[in-house]
Amino acid sequence: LIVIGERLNSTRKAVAEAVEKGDSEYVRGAAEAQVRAGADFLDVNAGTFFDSEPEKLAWMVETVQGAVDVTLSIDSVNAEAVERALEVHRGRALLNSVSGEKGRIEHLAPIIRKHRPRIIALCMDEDGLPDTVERTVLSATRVVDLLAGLGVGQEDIFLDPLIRPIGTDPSFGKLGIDSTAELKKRFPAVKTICGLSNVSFGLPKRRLLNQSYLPMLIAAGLDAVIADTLDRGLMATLRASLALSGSDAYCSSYIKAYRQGLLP
Ligand code: THG
Repeated sequence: LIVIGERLNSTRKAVAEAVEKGDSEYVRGAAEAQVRAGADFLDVNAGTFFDSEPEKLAWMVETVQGAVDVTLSIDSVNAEAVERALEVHRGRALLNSVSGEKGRIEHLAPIIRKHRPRIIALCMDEDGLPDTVERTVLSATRVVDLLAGLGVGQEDIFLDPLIRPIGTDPSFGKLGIDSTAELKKRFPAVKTICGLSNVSFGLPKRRLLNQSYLPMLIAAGLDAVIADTLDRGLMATLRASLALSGSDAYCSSYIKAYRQGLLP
């Protein structure tokens, strides 16, 4: 499982303040802590800076990669911000995200052709967010086809069924699980991904919900997750789940985590 640290997101107040002030100390510290806790990649988002997102996002990329040598997930819907971020990113980035909406892909096409990032593709298009597994698959088909037209191979795509809060509709938890399983089945060469913490928005004890949801998604075939790696309980649950689902040969990662005192 590829784990992508979610914390460098400008929707978080401390991050927005640090980015506004150009507090590189804070950003570097947040990057290092997430990687130390087990993040493989880091998500970076400056989307709350309406007038200066391109500059802010590029600064985040340079600052984070000055501290840790990991791939960044460039989390933006702003084509100019994506372009600036990909220009300064060292190595091949992960573009978060592309959807099947016509207007968006047109602006991103030349940037994708030039930089060849791996891509998180959202199961979403002009018809909005899908409410059923079948519509999720239809939407996935559209965006995978659009990306194929740009020369992006299926092995470079992470499909995201877009997890929505169970607090707004109790069926959203199961929809995320069933969609993940079906996407794996229909697109075996593509990877699946999701933003785990979305599921618990607005509810108490969010970490309990996030921790409980992850093993269900792993059982359904999840390949990558955007999550809070500083949640020690979540990381312990993740390590146990990988051992239990046959993704940890000889349980060696699990045993190593135990020896390092990482299991509660
Ligand atoms: N899919 C893709 N990208 C995504 C998402 C997704 N990017 C954004 C989001 N969803 C994943 N990242 C977060 C980051 C933070 C939170 C949730 C998801 C979060 N933050 C707390 C809040 O806003 O209340 C703040 C917690 C804190 O301050 O520590 O919940 O689905 N492709």
